[in-house]
Amino acid sequence: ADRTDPALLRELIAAELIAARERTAQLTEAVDDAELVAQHSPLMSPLVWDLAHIGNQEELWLLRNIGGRDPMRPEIDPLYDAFEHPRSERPRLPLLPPAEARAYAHEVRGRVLDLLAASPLEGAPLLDAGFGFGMVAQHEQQHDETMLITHQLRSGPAVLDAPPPPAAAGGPLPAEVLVPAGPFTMGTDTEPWALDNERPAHRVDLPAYWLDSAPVSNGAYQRFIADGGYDDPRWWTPEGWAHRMSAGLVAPLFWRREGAQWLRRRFGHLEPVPEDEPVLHVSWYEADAYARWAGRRLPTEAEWEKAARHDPAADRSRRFPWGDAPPGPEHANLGQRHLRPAPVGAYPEGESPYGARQLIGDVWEWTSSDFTGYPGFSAWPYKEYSEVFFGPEYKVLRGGSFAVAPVACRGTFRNWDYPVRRQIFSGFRTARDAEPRTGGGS
Ligand code: AVJ
Ligand code: FE
Repeated sequence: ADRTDPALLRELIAAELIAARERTAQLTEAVDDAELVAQHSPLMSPLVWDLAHIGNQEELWLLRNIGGRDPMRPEIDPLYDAFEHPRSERPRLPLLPPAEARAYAHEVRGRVLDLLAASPLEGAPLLDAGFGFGMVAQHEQQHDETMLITHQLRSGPAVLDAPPPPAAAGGPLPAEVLVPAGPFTMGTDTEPWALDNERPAHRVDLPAYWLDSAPVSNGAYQRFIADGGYDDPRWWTPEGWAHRMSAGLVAPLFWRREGAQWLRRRFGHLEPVPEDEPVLHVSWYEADAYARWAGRRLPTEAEWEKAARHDPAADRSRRFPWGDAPPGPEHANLGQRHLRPAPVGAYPEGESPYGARQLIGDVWEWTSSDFTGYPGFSAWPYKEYSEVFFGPEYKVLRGGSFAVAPVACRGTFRNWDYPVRRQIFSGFRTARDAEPRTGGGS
């Protein structure tokens, strides 16, 4: 779409807002009111909180900050401020009941579409290229992923359904691909709806490395389990081992052993663990331990991004592994179109110039990197989006999962979480140095 034409940009924004709301509606209409207000896990908000929080953030950023309107219901603001109340306590707040939450979000949206029709899309940082509207569409889609995590955690019969993803295609992949030494441009100054932590663009020079051509599969992960990986402290960091012991980890979340077989619960269905699918619902500690068991390591965030974006022929960083075109269904498993990752080796059209697949979509990929600001980072438009989380306690995940919408996914997008977390749609791939880092005997 031509984003320089204001009429077309308005249409694109409206379409993104409407797409996000359709997904929100599906996730919040699939269960009854009792389940909307229930606490399915102390790690998650009740679904009805996400619903009104989506509307409240939209009101704040678009109607109040851009439109200059007065608050519609100032008394509810503290209820939906993510920093006021931890998720585990939100079920006990005097939240808007489901019908009121829906009506509030709907009312905000109607006023936002009116504002959009009358708004210039330049002349102020929140307006330029429609950034504020794009940020709000991404925010709603991020909560749609959060709500899908809540659905995965809820017990009871299945209420969501989607067709299966495409099969592996184009012949067997090599196990790993070589990324030669050299600089590339990490982050962006030009991506119009990139969030603050993706900026600014900067050059990063990397030694040569090998990267798995696809995410680690359930089959490979089962060999780690069968080889006693969860019982051998050699593979774990001290913090990881302490956590593995205290939390009693023996397999990815939602896995259960029945005889010789591993089963997994997925959105209300119990099924055998599919060997050819990327492993899902592992913590950073488990991913890191697997990599050490395999004689490898997690990639750094920069290594992930170079493999996903750098076009060595043009020495230029692309928006996506396949180029600059927005993700289509042929490129990547995104947008909750399928409610599971595609088998390892799917999406040949999404391959990067170095030959790596499924970098975008399927599973979030843990990296070895702590979440920090790039050189020259400046928080915008609010420091609670990412700056307050910078530091060694959060690890970066890259690439997006099947639950992430295209509008909230690109080669520069950064996610982060605690290394113990695994209710998220997290997997990983591994890497190794192409040459020894320090000189040794040969
Ligand atoms: C980027 C996924 C870590 O869910 O905490 C939603 C996104 N920020 N509302 C989160 C977010 C504010 C954020 N993550
Ligand atoms: Fe939020």
